[in-house]
Parts: sequence; structure tokens; C-alpha cells
Amino acid sequence: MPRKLRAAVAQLGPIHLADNREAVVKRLIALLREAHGNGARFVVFPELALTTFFPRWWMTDQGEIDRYFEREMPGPETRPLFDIAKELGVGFYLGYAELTEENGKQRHYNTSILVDPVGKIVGRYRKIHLPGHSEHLPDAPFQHLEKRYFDVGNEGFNVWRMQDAVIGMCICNDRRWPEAYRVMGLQGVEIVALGYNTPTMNIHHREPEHLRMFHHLLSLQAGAYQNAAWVLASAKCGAEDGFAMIGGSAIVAPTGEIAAQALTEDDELIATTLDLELGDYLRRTVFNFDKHRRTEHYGLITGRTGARTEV
Ligand code: CDV
Repeated sequence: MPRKLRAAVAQLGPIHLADNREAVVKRLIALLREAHGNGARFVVFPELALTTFFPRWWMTDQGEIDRYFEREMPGPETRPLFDIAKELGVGFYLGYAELTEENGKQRHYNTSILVDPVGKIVGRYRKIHLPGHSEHLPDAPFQHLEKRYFDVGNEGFNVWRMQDAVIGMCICNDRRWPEAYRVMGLQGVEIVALGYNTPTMNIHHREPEHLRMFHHLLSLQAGAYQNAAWVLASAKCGAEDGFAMIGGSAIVAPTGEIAAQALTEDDELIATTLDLELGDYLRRTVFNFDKHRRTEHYGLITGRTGARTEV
């Protein structure tokens, strides 16, 4: 019996500063119901899916910043999503800002969770590759303050067995780093779930706008193929209070081909039946890690962080 999982990516259109969590959760539930109607048993929601992409705003009052974070999951506003997912028997990935306490200190993480079809959290990932800056950039059209508002994730890149598949998670900027996929690939990942918020404009360097979509898809397709895994990528997109973010939510096959892609910059569901054995031939042949990897030549990958030319 081939292992198959019908899965969906639930892209979200803009969430504005004025939108509240109850309204957002209603949108998530509508997408979840649509996914279920479509036969999907696993749904991927975006990064920071409960609020606007708040790192674009400069804030100095910690109380104001903390309003974008969840102190419990599920909490009162998110509980209905868990309840309905359980009722429908659908598992999901959800990104949100996590406020927690570790060793008596408050910690802020850009987090995603994996929730099984009976509504239980089975996995958690805290974003490792935090992009942007921590200081105020007064001349930039908007900020990208992930380095200010979040701590670097402290739990690594892991995988979990759920719905008869090996599922890993990462978040947005992580998708641009081959190391993220490879660490999961070495744990036999079959599905990489990820959410993202990618501003259409690069505030650090003027580049043609089309490159944003090109680099997004290039990263997903390379990560999928080189690790023989499905990649399910879900955007929050469109103009949030006038600040544009790319759409392009996609389901990429282990061959690197795009199996489905969102067409709008709004709430939109795309779904595909994932053949979980499609990547097996790649794992047996060109990407047979056991046979072909040469770790004795990879020391610099973990031994050195920045590039340094010594010749
Ligand atoms: N939310 C993100 O991590 N955004 C980043 C930046 C670089 C735009 C991204 O990789 O899309």
C-alpha cells in the first residue's frame, strides 16, 4: 500500500494592526474546513499567523511588544481552532509569537507547532535564522526587527512522526539556508512544513522585485530536491496596512517540481496528495547520504560561521 497523505497549504492574506485574534482565528477555521472538505488531513498555516507582521514596526515599550505574543497555546482565542481540527481529524502546523519563561527569565520566540489530528501539540520549533536588525532604521520605509523582538531558537531542527509521515518544521528565513533542510534530511524528513512573511521590498539592498519570488521558489525547490522531501510553504501576504508581502505559497515535490502554487495574495487554499514514497528513489540513488556524503570534508560547515578568504 503506497503511503499517501492529502495535505493543504492555507495561505493568509493581510492581517492589519486593527484586526483582532478572534477574527483571524475565524479565517483559519474557514480554511481548515475548506481543507477538510478537500480531503486534506494536514494543513500548514503561515509564520506569525495570528497577528500582523509586527517586526515591521519600531516599538520600545515591552508591554506593547508583548501584546503580539501568546503566553499559552492553545489560549482562549486559539482554542476553537484546536477544537475544530480535532472534530474534523485534521493535523496542522501553526506559526505564532511565543512568550515563555526559562530559568526565571522571559523569552520571546518566533515559534511553530505541529498539532496532531486529535488536537495535541506533538512538536515545537523555535526559529533559528532570525533575519533583519535590532536597531531603528529611520530612513527605511519599514523595519524588520526580528533580531530585536525574538531570541534565537534553542531547540534545533527536529522531526516528528505524525500521520504516518516524518515531518520537520522551519520558519521563513530558514528556508534560504541549506543547513536547515539538511539537518532534517539527515533525520529522514519526508515533509518540511514552513510558514513565511516575506516583504516584497528588500530594505537592505534595492533589487528587482521579481527576485523576491524567484529566490523564494528557488530555495524551496532546492531544499526539497536535495533532501528528497515534500516542502509545504505557507505565506502571509498582500498589503498589511499598506506594506506589501509576497504570496506564492507552494507545495513542492521531492523532485523539486512545484506541485501546487497559490495564485492570489489573499486567504487561499491549495492542496495535493503527497506520495510519501516519491522521494525514495532519490534517497536510494543520487542522495543516498550513507553512500555519498563526505563528512570528512564538511568540517567548515559547523566549525566556521562567516566566510573568510585566506588565499
Ligand atoms: N520573516 C522572515 O524571516 N522574512 C525573511 C526576510 C529576509 C525577508 C525571509 O527570508 O523572507
